[in-house]
Amino acid sequence: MDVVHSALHAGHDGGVELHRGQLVPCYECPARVDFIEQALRAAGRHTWLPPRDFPLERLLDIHDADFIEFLRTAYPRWRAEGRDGSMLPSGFPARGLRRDRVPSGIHGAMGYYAFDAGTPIVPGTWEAALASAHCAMTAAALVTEGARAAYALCRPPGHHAARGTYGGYCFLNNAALAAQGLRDAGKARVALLDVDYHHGNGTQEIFWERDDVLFISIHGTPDTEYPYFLGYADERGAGRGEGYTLNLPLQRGTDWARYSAALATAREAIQAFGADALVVSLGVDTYQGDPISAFKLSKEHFPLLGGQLAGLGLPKVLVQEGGYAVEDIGHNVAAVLGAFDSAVLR
Ligand code: SP5
Ligand code: ZN
Repeated sequence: MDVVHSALHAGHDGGVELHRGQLVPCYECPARVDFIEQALRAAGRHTWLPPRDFPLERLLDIHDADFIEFLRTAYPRWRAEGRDGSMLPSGFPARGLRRDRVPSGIHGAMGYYAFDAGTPIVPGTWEAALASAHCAMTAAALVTEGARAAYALCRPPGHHAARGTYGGYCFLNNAALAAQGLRDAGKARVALLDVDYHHGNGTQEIFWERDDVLFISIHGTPDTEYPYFLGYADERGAGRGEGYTLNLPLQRGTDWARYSAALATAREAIQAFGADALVVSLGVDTYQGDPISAFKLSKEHFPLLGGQLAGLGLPKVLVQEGGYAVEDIGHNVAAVLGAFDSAVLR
């Protein structure tokens, strides 16, 4: 399988996040990619490709122009105030506060565009996020050109990033950009299945009113799990998009038996939709060893997950999302991809 990756991810480093009331080094760290790369190179079945370049306007199908401009210029604006280190917001326009204007100051603007204090911007963040998006868009292009499947080794991840907000370690919505790429190349109906432990709130928001992209997410219930404020089963889309969002929230402690039942439901929905192509938001933070998550999937379950995805028999773009048990992340990702390779022509 083709693997698209860029070294620019490494510039997004050195960040701290607010975790249980303390500033700690980000769980979402560059070493994640090193471990994935190591495991995939050891598997020896992959063709490694750099991302292609795309016009900046392509991002505007998925994101607001003012948001892109904020991300592109945020760190220089911070530097212009004589600051260094990582940028974290400290105030947000919650209920009762104004959201109809973007503060001209960088601190207020940051709170306007961010939705958590866990997603630092550092000097290399914009270039890393853009390269990550290009990896996903390249993988989508490869599939439209005839590849059965392609994997985008995206970092930073993307599924929490919405049209005009960032958070959850995500800046640009890589999977949404891949789905849009498939649509633009003529795939009429695209299913986007998000198997990251956390609800893909950004992807859901982006496709909320669309009936050409079916969004399905299997995740820890927002009642107790991040991102807390989206991802319940009663969220089903609106307007033309009504019925084209499917949330399958699960309790903490969910094991493979219950997880795979949700996966079967997702597979049925994808088939009923009549998808022409599939994008998978592939987080492996469903692993029992994950430090910020609470499902109970073990190493032997990732090949089964891969087999279930491969068995759908559609052209597929796999987009890396979360996974923070850094030492095991490579093994788990390689296990999912390995199942695709053994299902060569499906
Ligand atoms: C892409 C992705 O997986 N993003 C996840 C972002 C999660 N950020 C906040 C995590 C807060 C978790 N705190 C709960 C600690 C339980 N041990
Ligand atoms: Zn996650």
